[in-house]
Amino acid sequence: MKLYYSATSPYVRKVMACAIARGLEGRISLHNSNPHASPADLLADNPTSKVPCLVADDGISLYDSPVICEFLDSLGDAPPLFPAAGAARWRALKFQAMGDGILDAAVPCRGELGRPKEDARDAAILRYKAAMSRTVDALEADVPHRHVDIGSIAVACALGYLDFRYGADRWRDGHPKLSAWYEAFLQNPCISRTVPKD
Ligand SMILES: N[C@@H](CCC(=O)N[C@@H](CS)C(=O)NCC(=O)O)C(=O)O
Repeated sequence: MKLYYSATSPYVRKVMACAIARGLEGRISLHNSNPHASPADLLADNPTSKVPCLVADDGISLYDSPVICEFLDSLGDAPPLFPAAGAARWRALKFQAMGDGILDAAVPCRGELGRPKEDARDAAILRYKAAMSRTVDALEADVPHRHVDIGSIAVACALGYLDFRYGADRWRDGHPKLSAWYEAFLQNPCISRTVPKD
């Protein structure tokens, strides 16, 4: 399988954490790509020009990260990361949406912070930061479980991105339960081995 990736993408990290958790890392060849430059090979496999994009062994190209992670869960016979049914499934998918939701605000917010100051930019930044902050508050009120599944992986990757791009400790203020959960969850190899570095 071929994975279009960029080294610091938190969505790519999520995919790699799933691959490590399921023992599939050795089956993935990494293909470095800059999605913002819209390279022809990435566009041929992903018209939205985003990473991650996975090309499976049968040639099908898959995006975005929730789809790729669920595809990886269909390979091999390691314990599943996507609970099959019932409350456990909906809870895991909800935590995935919360982690991805933090990233869907935090990633473009960085882009806005790099633009010249003007009213529309400042309004967008406020809106992104409010979404990040509300979601971290909601996670403090209902902390993910300790075991590794798609929900806990997604939340850990999102909090790791906040540490990486917004300064360690900021989200931890006023969120002691979530901080304790994160410190414990960091011990899992799929998370400790994928910590982003510049
Ligand atoms: N919802 C997508 C988001 C992927 C995404 O936004 N990736 C960023 C890199 S962190 C990207 O490729 N951005 C390029 C662009 O927006 O043009 C997923 O879960 O995979």
